[in-house]
Amino acid sequence: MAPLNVNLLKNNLIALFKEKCQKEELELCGESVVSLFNCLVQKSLDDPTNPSIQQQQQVEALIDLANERLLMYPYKDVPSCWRSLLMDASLLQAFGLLTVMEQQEAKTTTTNELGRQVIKIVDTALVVSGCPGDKRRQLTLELLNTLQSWLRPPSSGTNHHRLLTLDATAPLPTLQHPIPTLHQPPDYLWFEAHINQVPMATPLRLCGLMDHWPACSSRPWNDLDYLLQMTGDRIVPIEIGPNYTDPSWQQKMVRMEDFIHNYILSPSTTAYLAQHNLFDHIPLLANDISIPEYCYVDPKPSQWYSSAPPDVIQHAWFGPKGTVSPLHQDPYHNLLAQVVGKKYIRLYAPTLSQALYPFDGMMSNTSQVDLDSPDLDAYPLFAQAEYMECILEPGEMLYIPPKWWHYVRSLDTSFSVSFWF
Ligand SMILES: O=C(O)CCC(=O)C(=O)O
Repeated sequence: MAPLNVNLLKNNLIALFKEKCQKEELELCGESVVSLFNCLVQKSLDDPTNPSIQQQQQVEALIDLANERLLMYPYKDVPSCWRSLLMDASLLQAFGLLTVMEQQEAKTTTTNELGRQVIKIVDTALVVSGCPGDKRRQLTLELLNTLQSWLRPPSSGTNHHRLLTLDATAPLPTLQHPIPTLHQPPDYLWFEAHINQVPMATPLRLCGLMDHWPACSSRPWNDLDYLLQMTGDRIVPIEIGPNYTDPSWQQKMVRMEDFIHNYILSPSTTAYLAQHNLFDHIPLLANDISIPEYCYVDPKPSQWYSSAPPDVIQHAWFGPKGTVSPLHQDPYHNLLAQVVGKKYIRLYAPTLSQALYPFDGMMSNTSQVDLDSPDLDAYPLFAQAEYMECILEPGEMLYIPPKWWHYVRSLDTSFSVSFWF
């Protein structure tokens, strides 16, 4: 195993802190914040080996301030300077811990713990801030990746890898209204014409589109040891509770290994790593999948679709058996790819919205009807609403047209990726 070159990691951070454009990005945080940050950077550079308690508290105060500011705005409106401050102050805190690591002679439990702490601080800031600025982002990802591969080098030998357990014996739901299936990938232009149909496109289950993905073959995501090697110490956002309409629902940041052990291998409550762009966050995982070429067709505006996002939006959905995404609709075309385990999915056309009783206000894209036990006294029209359904198996994709209502329940430990376009 190659030793960790802490000095190189630190030098990269120093170069970042000295960059003119990084400094300019903080300017809108105000003069006192900028001068405190600069002063702390200078002190860390002058005497990296011995940061005072006061210095450490001041770095933490900057992190707290940035976090407070982030909470004051809806995420899309947060001024970029506070996101940059959160990231830079966290990197400065990481710099202090790397210095302590550098003083240790060998890889020990202490250095391992310090490495995990650095990942925790930097990863949390990365997820919360989105890490604005190309240089900062590249350096942050390199730092995290280097530490993760140092903590968990690839295992040598031909050990049998542990697989995520799937519930092969559980009875599957019987389907009344199956979604049409194409057993061979359709022609690109055929698919383009299909999704641009007027008045609306219809759902399709597609087979044979993911056989070449390493996630389904050579670097399989049902291999627990592979997942842990790539992501075990990384911090991921998870949702805890039966589903996001439940009052007990909450979000938390946890180490991936803790998520896997506490919520997938021996779950006590339902938790879901849901709708997270894991591929921007841990780009090495993006090498295990590929964006389907159908995402690059030319989707036409329609009653149900206004325009494509600037880039294909990719989300990971990883959780135990029993996760539920309640009936909801999204504004984009969607290819939902099933990598591990099975999911039951039910779809309703957008013309049926009235019978699905959407919530008012912020959750108007979500139905109030609980599909697992519909209250037909409260929602009588629901009983007549026609639907289509499928069981999506590993290696299959479901095309969900824009604004089609969809309900998703995992029948196994499950890992899926959605592509919105
Ligand atoms: O897989 C799930 O739980 C939900 C997927 C979904 O809602 C989507 O891809 O838009």
